[in-house]
Amino acid sequence: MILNLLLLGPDPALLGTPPMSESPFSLLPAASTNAQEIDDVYIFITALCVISFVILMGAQIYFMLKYKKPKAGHRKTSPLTHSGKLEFWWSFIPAILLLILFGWGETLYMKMMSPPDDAISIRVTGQKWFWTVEYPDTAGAILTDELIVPVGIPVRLTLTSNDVIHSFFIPVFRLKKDAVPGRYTNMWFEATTPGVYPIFCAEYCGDQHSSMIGKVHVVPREEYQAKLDEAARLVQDEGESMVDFGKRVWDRGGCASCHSLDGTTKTGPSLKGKYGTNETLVDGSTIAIDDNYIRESILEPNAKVVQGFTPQMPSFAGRFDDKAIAGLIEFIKSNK
Ligand code: HEC
Ligand SMILES: [Cu+2]
Repeated sequence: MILNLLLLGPDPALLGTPPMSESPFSLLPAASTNAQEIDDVYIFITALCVISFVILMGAQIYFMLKYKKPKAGHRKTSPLTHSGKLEFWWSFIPAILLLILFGWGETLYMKMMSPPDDAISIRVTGQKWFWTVEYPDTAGAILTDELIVPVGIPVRLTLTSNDVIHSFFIPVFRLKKDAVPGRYTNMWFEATTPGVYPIFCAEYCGDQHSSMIGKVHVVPREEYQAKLDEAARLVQDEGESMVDFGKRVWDRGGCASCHSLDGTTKTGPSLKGKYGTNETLVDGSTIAIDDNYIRESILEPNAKVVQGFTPQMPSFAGRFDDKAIAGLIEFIKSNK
């Protein structure tokens, strides 16, 4: 168990992320066109280092043994000073290798930096401690911590942040870029392999930084639209109870990244057993937690701020309709 932990790290299932590779010695799966090429450069550099190391250290050990100080007599210094030919080659060959590395790296970097014109556009916004993913090309679908992308179509991400610097990191695409408040950064990829892969925040952004994780679903091209519609759909199903519907809205809105349902305080107050009680606000006044108060908290979170908390909740106005808000209220009510 302990050996396993040391070798493999914690069980990915425990982290809530899909597993990436089977063995600690294998490279991560590469699930985008650029990822494979990035791995090729990486392997080339590593191989070059290993080969140079062996040649240099081998020669050094060989000469150390060959020219070690003799036991007695014969200590005359060699008349040789240097070899112009040898010096030329040991400068020329590494210089060529470095130029190859530069040329290869530069072309790949330029490719990584310039998204194709026909790329699908997706906006990603980081906020302590979740990612909001918007699909402006697709009737404004909005997801939390979930990126859905098709195989074989380039996707361009525009990143930004609502608070501090985060970093959007998709290891299987070998992509990582800072999400900076007040600025837009871009990256793009073309996925090659269907599957579910983890997304991490790679910039320490506060005490719950490690829980800022998400998933990217790579789906076959023909299923993309349907999958996206399905994930973005926020309509109560026939026969689905208000509470179950509300739970779906709750998951979609990423409410759980700030509100627990077990009494622990996160960025926002726990919503366990809150309905029907009284809340103290920053100005010292109290208010009953009823349907109207919850509705206002969701649409205009800063109108009444709870004592002991800072106004960090984003407004969900325009994102959830009345039905969805009613579902949320029922769901919150049901958490006694
Ligand atoms: C970025 C963190 C964050 C997210 C996401 C978030 N909230 Fe909040 N929420 C807060 C904070 C902080 C407060 C307390 C300060 C305030 O009243 O604005 C709060 C207050 C509330 C309150 C009032 C609670 C009380 O005890 O008086 C309700 C109800 C609420 N949120 C519901 C929701 C729902 C429903 C969602 C998801 C749709 C959600 N919140 C998403 C941070 C968040
Ligand atoms: Cu972060």
